[in-house]
Amino acid sequence: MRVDNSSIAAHNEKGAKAQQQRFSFLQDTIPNASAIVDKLVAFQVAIPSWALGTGGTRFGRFSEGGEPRNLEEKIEDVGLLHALTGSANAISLHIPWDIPKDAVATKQLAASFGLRFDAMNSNTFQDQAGQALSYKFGSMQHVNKAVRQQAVDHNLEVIQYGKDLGSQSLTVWLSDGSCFPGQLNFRQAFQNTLESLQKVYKALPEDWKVFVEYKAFEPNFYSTTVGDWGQSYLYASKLGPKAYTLVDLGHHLPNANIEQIVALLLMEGKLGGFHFNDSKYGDDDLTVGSIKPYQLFLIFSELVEGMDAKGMNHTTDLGWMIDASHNVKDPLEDLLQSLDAILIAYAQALLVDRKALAAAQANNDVTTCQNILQDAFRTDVRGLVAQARLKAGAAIDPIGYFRNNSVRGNLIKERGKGGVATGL
Ligand code: PSV
Ligand code: MN
Repeated sequence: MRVDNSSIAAHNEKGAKAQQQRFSFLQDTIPNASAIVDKLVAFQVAIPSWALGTGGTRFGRFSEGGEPRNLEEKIEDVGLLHALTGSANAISLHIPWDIPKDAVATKQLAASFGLRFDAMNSNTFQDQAGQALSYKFGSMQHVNKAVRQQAVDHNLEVIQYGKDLGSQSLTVWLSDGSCFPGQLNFRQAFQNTLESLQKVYKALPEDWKVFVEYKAFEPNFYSTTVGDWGQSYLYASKLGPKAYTLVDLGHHLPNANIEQIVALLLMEGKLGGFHFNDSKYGDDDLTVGSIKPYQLFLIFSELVEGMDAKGMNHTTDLGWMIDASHNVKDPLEDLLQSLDAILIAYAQALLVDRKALAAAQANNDVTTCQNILQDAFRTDVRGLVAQARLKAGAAIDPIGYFRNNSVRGNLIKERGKGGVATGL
C-alpha cells in the first residue's frame, strides 16, 4: 500500500490553520524556532524490519491483522511510516528473518519509497532449521571452535547481504553468557568472543562500521559476555576504529544513568548507534518515551551537547534506530508514537540554553542548572515537530491520518487477518 501525496495534502489542509497558529506562537516565544524545525526535518530514524508485526511474549502473541507477510511488505510499511512522518528513511534488516531474494529489486523497491538500508543485524541467538551446530551454549564465546566459526561465517554472510543492499554497518548482538555460576570461564569467554569478532572485523568493508550491542541479561540470567557498556567498549577498542558501542535503552540494569554512559562514550569517540525504546522493568521494548520521557530528554541533551562539542552531524554521524515490540498496540501506530517521541526529545534538547547552563555549572548554581534543563523539557514542542512534518511533505498528525484513512483496515483487506510477520 502506498500513501498518495494528495491524501496527505487533504489531511494537512484540514489541520493547516490550527498548525499555523501553534507555530506562530512558538516562533514568538522560541528565538531559533525555524532553525530547530530544519534540524527536525533532517533527523532520520531507521525502523527495524522485526517491529512491523505484533510482538508477543512466551505466553502468547495476538496478531493485529494485515501484518507484512514478507520483506517487500515490510518495506512498504516503512515507506508508509516515512510518508506520514518524513523521519523514517531507512529500514534495518535482521538476517535470516529477512533475507532478500533479489537484492537489486529489493533495493529498487526501497528506493521507490525514499528508503535506504541501515545497519544489518546478525542472529546467532537462535538455531535455524538445518543449522549444523547449536548456539545453546553461546556462539562467539563457545568452547567449541567450530561453533565460533559458524557464528563468524554467519556474520560474513550478513555483511555480504548488506553490501548488496548498500548498507554500511553491521550490528552484532550476542545473547552469549551463562545461566549459573561456574558454567563459564569469564576470561576464556571474553577471549573467544574477541577472536571471533576480530575475524568479522577483518571482513568489514572499508566504509563500514560494526556496532557491538550490550545487554545486561536475558536470555542468560547469570552473566552476559557483552553485558554492559564497559565490556562493549573493551571489544570496540580492541577491534579498532571501525568498531563502536551500540546503546539499546532497554539493556541496562534498573536506574542506570544512561545519559552519563552516552556522554562518556561520545567523548571517547566510541558511541556508534542507538536502539530506542522504553522500559519499566527490563528489556520491555515499550514505545519510546512512554515511561521515562525525562530520561529520554536527558539522553538527547547529552547527545546534542556532546555531538556539538565534536562538530558532529546530528543526523548522519550516529546510527539512530528504534528497537521496540508491541503486544497490545497496532505496530504501525506504536512506531508513529515512537518517532514522535524521539523528535520531541530531540527538539527539547535543542532548546537547552547551553551557555547559561555552562555558566551555572561553573558557579555551582545547582538550582539554575536544574531549571535550565527543566525549562526545555517542559516546553511544548509538538508544534515544532508538526511543522517539520509539514515542511517535509508528511502529515501534520500521522496517527490522525492513519485512523481517518483506515490504513490498518486497508492492510487487512490486502493481506488478510491472520498473517504473522517474521521476527521475535
Ligand atoms: C536484543 O534484545 C535486541 O535488542 C537486539 O538488538 C536484537 O537484534 C533485537 O533485540 C532482536 O529482537
Ligand atoms: Mn536492540
